Amino acid sequence: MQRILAAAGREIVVVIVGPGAIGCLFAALLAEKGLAVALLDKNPERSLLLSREGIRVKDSAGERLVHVPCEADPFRLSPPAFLCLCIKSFDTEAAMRHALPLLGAQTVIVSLQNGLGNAEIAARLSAGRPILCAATSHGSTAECAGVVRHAGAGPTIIAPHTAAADYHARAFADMLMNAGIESHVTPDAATLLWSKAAINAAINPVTAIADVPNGAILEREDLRMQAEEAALETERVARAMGINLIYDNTLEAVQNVCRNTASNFSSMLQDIRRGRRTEIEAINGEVVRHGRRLGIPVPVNEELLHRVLEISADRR
Ligand code: KPL
Repeated sequence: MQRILAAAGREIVVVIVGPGAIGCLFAALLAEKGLAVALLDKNPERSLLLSREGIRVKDSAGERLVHVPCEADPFRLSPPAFLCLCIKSFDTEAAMRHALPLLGAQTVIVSLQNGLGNAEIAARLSAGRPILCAATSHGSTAECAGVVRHAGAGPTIIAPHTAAADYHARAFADMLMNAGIESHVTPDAATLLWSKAAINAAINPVTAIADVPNGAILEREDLRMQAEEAALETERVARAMGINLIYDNTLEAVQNVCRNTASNFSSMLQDIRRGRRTEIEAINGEVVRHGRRLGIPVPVNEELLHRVLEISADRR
């Protein structure tokens, strides 16, 4: 079967797995700067639609359309330099298995996902290939298939998950920077992932339960206190595991993300509204699991976990 190229005569540099809010946003930002990027989607109808209609990005400057090839069949894409996972944490195993035919000898896997445990799954299935973890503070809402509202920019931080992947982390960061996506490399993946988990454990369930955009946390005292306590509990659990978060001040970090993505609906709220499964288990669920294991009380994370599971079960 003939494999397609992202653009005439060029090998694909990045395949983004998962055309959700962040996957479409990153695919569009990279393609706009001329990078050979393609999307891999498990859904054949949606992938046809995206290839035909393109990705519509809405932001404060207006609206634009970016064409990115999208495939459901991994055999129709050539192995990329980077395979970037932008899927929900509970889909990591299935998406990795779907993408396996795409892995070339040199392909580097990047987990650009929320939650804890994704890189471990990717490592188990990728036969020793280099793995990177990445965390982004971009706020992006999928209005419908291929239509995203870019509600706020922020840095994307990359860390090597496997030994000797530092070089690849720098190469990935440089590629993003060339596309205008602010990126930095940090040496320790656990630090990065727990730092992002503290933000997500605070913002995502609180906004999902209250059904409000991220900025409401700064405006409502009750939400702010709940979000801050969830972040502090996460920080305590991480510290007990020997992991110091990257923030000088974790509460300020939560507030900054709320401010920078004030009009964004968190990914968890988007999932609840659409009656889809949320990532609560991979975020607050992991904080609770490790907290119990280490004897650190995490009552706010427990409460948020149970409440989101309840709401999500009702909606689904
Ligand atoms: O990661 C996010 C998410 O919604 O999952 C934040 C940064 C909170 C942006 O909404």
